Amino acid sequence: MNRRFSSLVVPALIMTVTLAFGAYQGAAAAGGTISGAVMFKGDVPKPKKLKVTKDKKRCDKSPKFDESLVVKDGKLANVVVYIAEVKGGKKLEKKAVTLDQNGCVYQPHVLAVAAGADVTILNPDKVLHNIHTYSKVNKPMNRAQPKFKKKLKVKFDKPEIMEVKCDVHGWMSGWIFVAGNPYYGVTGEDGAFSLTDVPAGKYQVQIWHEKLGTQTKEVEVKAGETAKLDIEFAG
Ligand SMILES: [Cu+2]
Repeated sequence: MNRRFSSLVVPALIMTVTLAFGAYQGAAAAGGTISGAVMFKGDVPKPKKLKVTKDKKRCDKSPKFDESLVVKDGKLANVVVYIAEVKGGKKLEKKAVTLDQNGCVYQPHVLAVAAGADVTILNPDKVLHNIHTYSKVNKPMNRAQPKFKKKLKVKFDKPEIMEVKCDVHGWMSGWIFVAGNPYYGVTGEDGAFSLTDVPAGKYQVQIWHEKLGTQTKEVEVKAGETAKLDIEFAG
């Protein structure tokens, strides 16, 4: 094989192999934005007060409410908006994130993290917690965090949405979204999301809510433009 030939063949081979495994290719790219808001239509049930049955001194300092449906002025919080299938685009930043258990409740209720990034789980409660992820793609985590262990550091390597529960405190419930590319967001109280620098093209945008399920919307992105995407869930 002469040098000129091999310099052409090797990168092509690497690319073929990587794409075959579906790996996300991060590189700077000019793109557009997908943004909008997630709305909830219907009667909003009054959030249920969670019953603290254990470690009351530490866990029952303030009232806690079920967060499986958080609606404010018609806007739906805790919705993950993401693109599952995208081959390339901007770099996936492995930004470290924190999951706090302060007061025996997961904060945030829905945590989003890049695959392979550090997740620090805090236990300021001076009680025993046991973090249990109901994951199917990643290896399930089932780990005690005794009261003296104020921080636990973990990583999730594969894209997945998994439920998290505490085996000690039955009312503790949350979700972790592990992202395989940088095009994701979780709505806050304003229901808003924005996916930026999306390479031009057509995408199936996934809109996930723990109770209301998943919607898929096709969106076309044009470079330098914003594609508006407003979503409605009915209760
Ligand atoms: Cu706990």
